[in-house]
Amino acid sequence: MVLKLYAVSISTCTRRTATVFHELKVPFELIEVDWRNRAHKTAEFLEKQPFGQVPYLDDDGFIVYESRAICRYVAAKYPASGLIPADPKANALFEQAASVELTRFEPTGGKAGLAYYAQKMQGVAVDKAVIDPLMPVLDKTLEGYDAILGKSRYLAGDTLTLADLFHLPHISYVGLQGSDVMTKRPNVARWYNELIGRPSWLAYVDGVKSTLGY
Ligand SMILES: N[C@@H](CCC(=O)N[C@@H](CS)C(=O)NCC(=O)O)C(=O)O
Repeated sequence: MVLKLYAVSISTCTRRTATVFHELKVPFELIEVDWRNRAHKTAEFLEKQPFGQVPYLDDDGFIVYESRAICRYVAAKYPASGLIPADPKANALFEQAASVELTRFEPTGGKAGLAYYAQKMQGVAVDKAVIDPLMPVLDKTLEGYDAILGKSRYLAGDTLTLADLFHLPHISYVGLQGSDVMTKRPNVARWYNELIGRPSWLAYVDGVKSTLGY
């Protein structure tokens, strides 16, 4: 049975999951949630996703939400992909990088990227009082990224993992206000340009759509 992703095609978390499915060449059906009519706040939806947010995945009746958890679940079904390394040391380095993304990048670059994207897509005003203090913190964080990426091609070594892919979507929107934070350091710029050029990312530039064949 094909995976069913209950989601909003233009949502950034939805793109995170779809990009990983695309990397894995996993077919999926997108079931568009009518969020303008608040379908994600109904009792029926909350039964599946108790926080009233998209996306959630239905794999033949097995429900999982949280975009990163969805990606981990599907990647775990395809261990040969290497997106979650199995070797204990490689796995530890993957978990290290995944933790860096969640605890260092997401609260700064993720928050800023999402705000700029919401402005671009939906005309939602960016609260500069919230966003402006984030950029220097992100800049400092990316100093660390540049050091890591000076020693290896990707964040957890020389092989692409979910930890890199998790940065898409939000990383691609950080520069929307003209910031050069992603491109001013050579190693970060190389990594960033490779990520935003991946076919799995470019496939859904206009929104995620059901993908039954690759
Ligand atoms: N940590 C969650 C975040 C989910 C999330 O923020 N979803 C957004 C779209 S990207 C949403 O549903 N927003 C509508 C709302 O919160 O009402 C995940 O990664 O899945």
